Amino acid sequence: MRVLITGSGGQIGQSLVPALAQRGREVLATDIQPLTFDVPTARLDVLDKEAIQKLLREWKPVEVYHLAAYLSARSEQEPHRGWDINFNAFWHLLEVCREVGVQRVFWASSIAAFGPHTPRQNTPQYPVMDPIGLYGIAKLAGERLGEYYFIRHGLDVRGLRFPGVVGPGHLPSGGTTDFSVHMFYAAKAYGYYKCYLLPHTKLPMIYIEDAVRAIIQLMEAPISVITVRGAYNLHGMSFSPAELEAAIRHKKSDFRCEYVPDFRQKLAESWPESIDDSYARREWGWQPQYDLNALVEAMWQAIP
Ligand code: AKB
Repeated sequence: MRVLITGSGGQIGQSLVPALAQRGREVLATDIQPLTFDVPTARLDVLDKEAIQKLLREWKPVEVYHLAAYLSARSEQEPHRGWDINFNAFWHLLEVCREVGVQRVFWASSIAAFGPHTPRQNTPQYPVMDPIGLYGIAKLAGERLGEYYFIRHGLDVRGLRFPGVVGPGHLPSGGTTDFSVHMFYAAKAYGYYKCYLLPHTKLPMIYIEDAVRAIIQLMEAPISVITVRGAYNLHGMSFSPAELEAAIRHKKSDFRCEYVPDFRQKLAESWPESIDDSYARREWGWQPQYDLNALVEAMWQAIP
């Protein structure tokens, strides 16, 4: 089965491309940046509607995985470009997918689609959603758009609300949850990390292997079990920077963090602390495998 992935060079794409190839998919990995994968690659600017059309007509994918995004912090710094990439590009892509007969589309939503009036503990699938950041606003609009394309055009759009994704091999940038990866690299290299969030800011997180497994499981689920068309809640674990610091200190006893919050603190405080992902568990069998201890073990071993 032929598939096309946008934003393949990002944190999730780097792991999703080989995982899908291993499952026998014929993958075309695309990104605006040059890529090095053992599968065919192409340069694709997701804002270039004609380029999307040309590539999809040529490659004829059955499934498209849309990962290209500007994350929460970067979207605050470049709001217009953030909106274009996070919303308009998705809209263009859905239009082209419909035109060329793509069967299924995966796209990444985020916990950033929640807001200060959303219950922060065990956040349900259908709560009040009042995001305060431009990234979250675009993700919420994208969720509605995905459902609209399913209802109006019958396009099988499926999505996940990603918590912070933690994994080795790729330093995420432009996000609010990036500290969860950067802290490991800083601990190994310097034994010190300056964190831009306050120590007790608890956030939902997921290990990269779980994140990729969730995408594959969702996309392989029969259409009859899928009731959520916006994006499914997804949970792995929750931790604060201070809890991660303490866990890393078990590996490196003299590791220290300094906490100097910046504008990302406000965004993080408007997001949930933990997520109720019972729809995903019930409908397509979601079950995370990594808790904080397993994540720290995996990261510590993987980072040189
Ligand atoms: C970010 O921090 O912006 C992202 C996200 C939560 O979607 N990791």
